[in-house]
Amino acid sequence: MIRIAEFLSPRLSPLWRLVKQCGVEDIVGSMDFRDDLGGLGRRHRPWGYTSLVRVKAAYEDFGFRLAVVESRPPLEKAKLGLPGRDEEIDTVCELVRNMGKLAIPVWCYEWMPVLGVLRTSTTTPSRGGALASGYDHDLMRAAPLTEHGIVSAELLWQTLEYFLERVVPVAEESNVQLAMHPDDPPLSPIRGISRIMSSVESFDRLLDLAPSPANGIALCQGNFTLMTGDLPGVIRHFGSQRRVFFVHFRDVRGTADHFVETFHDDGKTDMLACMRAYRDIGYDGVCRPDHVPTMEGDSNDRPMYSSIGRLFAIGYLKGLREAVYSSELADVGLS
Ligand SMILES: [Mn+2]
Repeated sequence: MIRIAEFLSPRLSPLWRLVKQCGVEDIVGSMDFRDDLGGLGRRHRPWGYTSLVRVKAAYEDFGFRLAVVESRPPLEKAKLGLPGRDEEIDTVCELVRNMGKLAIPVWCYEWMPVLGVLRTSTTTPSRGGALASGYDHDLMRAAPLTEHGIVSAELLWQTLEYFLERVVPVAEESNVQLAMHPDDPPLSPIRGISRIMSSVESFDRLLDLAPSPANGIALCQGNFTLMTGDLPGVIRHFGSQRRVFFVHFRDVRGTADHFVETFHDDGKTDMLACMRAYRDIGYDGVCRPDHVPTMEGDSNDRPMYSSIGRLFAIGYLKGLREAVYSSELADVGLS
């Protein structure tokens, strides 16, 4: 059965207790990039074994289970094929090995150099005056190239293949699944930088690059629903190959070059049909609410990640799960 998770940074905050009170047990966490973690000596590295021990223990001490690491060591040189990329890839291998030793089963990464996740607004009026994020490509057409100039799709495919050749065998040995998150927004190029993980076909190509049970997908619904009119069909397509390792639960209205993010019950996607698809493929990994509008009473300091909106999303997700899995939930005493 699909498991409902939330993203919590490793720093204890009031949100931890709120999430616990919602009945969430699985956590999507991150490495701890603070410089000074008392009690770890002077050589703390976020991807090092002793640092990850502390992160895992922090979640477990609160009664959570760390199911996914969703943060990355520096990877710009690896993505762009620059000198120093082998050292960056060594760091990823170290992270993956340490996750294996600590039985943390999934690492979520992406292949967006230079720009990362892009929005042109984080103050778009949404339902009842909530603030949503949005992207309008018309506003980006006049944006200047970055200092990297033109970065071709061909280069990014080459560097991704080089990366997978080195990391996939380590992931297999370590029993860690590599979950590729799509480009957000799924558009290419932007400011001269190509973005290769931006279509359903590109994910087929990713899987073909390394036909391994460790090489798979972080199925971010908000992006995939901009790549296809049949998201449940895409879930079945990748799920039948056992390559869906992680799910981001999110929705939008619009198209890849002009969209707004919505409340989970207010977007273009049939979320109930998606939940049925996860049940049908036997998906037993985690799904976390992804971006949410900022609701009344929360600040917009962390657009897309405000607390109250996340609680609404968890409740909506739990309701969808119950609608689809009600007999199974009764069997395990969760209904
Ligand atoms: Mn996402």
